[in-house]
Amino acid sequence: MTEFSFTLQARDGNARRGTISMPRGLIRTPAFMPVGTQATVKAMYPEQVRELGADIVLGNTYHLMLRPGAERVARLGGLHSFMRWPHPILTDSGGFQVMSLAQLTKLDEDGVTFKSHVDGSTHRLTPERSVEIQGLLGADITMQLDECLKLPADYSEVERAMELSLRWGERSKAAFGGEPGRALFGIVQGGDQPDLRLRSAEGLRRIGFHGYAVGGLAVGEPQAIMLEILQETVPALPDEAPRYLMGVGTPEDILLSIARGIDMFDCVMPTRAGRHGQAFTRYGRLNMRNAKHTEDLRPLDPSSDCPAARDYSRAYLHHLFRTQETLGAMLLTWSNLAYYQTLMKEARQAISEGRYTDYVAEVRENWERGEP
Ligand code: PRF
Repeated sequence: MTEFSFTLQARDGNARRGTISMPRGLIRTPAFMPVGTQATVKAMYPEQVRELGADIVLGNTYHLMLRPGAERVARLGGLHSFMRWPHPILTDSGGFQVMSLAQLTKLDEDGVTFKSHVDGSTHRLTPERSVEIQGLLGADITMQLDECLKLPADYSEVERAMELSLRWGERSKAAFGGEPGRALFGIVQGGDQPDLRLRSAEGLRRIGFHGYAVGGLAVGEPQAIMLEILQETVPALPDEAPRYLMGVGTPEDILLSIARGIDMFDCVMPTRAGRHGQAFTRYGRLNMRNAKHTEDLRPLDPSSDCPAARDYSRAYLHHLFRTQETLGAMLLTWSNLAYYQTLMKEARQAISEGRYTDYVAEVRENWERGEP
């Protein structure tokens, strides 16, 4: 059986192109992971997600433990066969979703107790239970339980959450065991404090993980702060392991983070914004609800390989959103995910050819200049 491995094929400045190899398949990095919270990438067939070039999707411990339940998913044969996605799946650990979605949360040294946003029932997550749930789901990449604070936050509070996350990282590693081919990622916390970020990165390195995530960013701070923290944090992570920036972001956030050495991303932006009528294109963003599209027969992007972007008129997409038709959400999700995956493919190519900086400049120029 193939073990987890990560090999680098090219570097361009701090940007890296690589491949994660796992029993369920290869993950080409830099990689964007579409979000499949409830065992579905909303409004997409799994075959369609795959066809766009996604090598891995993200699932959520928090949602799946509540519905349909981790033990039930295991009885049903695991998440891959349940959702008909035979390729790698990374699952988030639940802490972040508890803090943003659950109603009443009580955090202590051992874990977090919360009331479900679905039916108000009480549940508990500890580092050990989170690892166990992710194992029951069948995750290829398991994330440690962590505590993610919103920014701004007091130094002492950021320090406390970072140290708690480190202790939870240690317990997650002990609980994970050593199943071959499955991976466990640690999560750097430390808010907007460079010294705390470094302590977090060093602590995680000492514990030892297959990969290292940067959490606690894109949580209310300006983009410049996020980039500064990445600049300080990434060099403290092992060069030979993949680095994952959690919950990021806009196409621009992603391109600028790749330049700072990040290899993996996930974000609801292309899917959620798509369901709300926002289209990401080579020439910037369009809101399909806007009246200016009413009689516009042009497609979103005639040069796209994606039928949703290439073959349907803006007038039709506008109509679908005005009438709240399901197909509108389906088409824009498809087109947006195609755009994100194309961006990653072009970024990988540009890194291999040593022209990543020029590539980013070119892409930004197109966004700013708008359509020809
Ligand atoms: N921790 C976990 N999941 C996350 C985050 C985090 O800090 C973020 C922050 N951007 C998104 N998802 N476990």
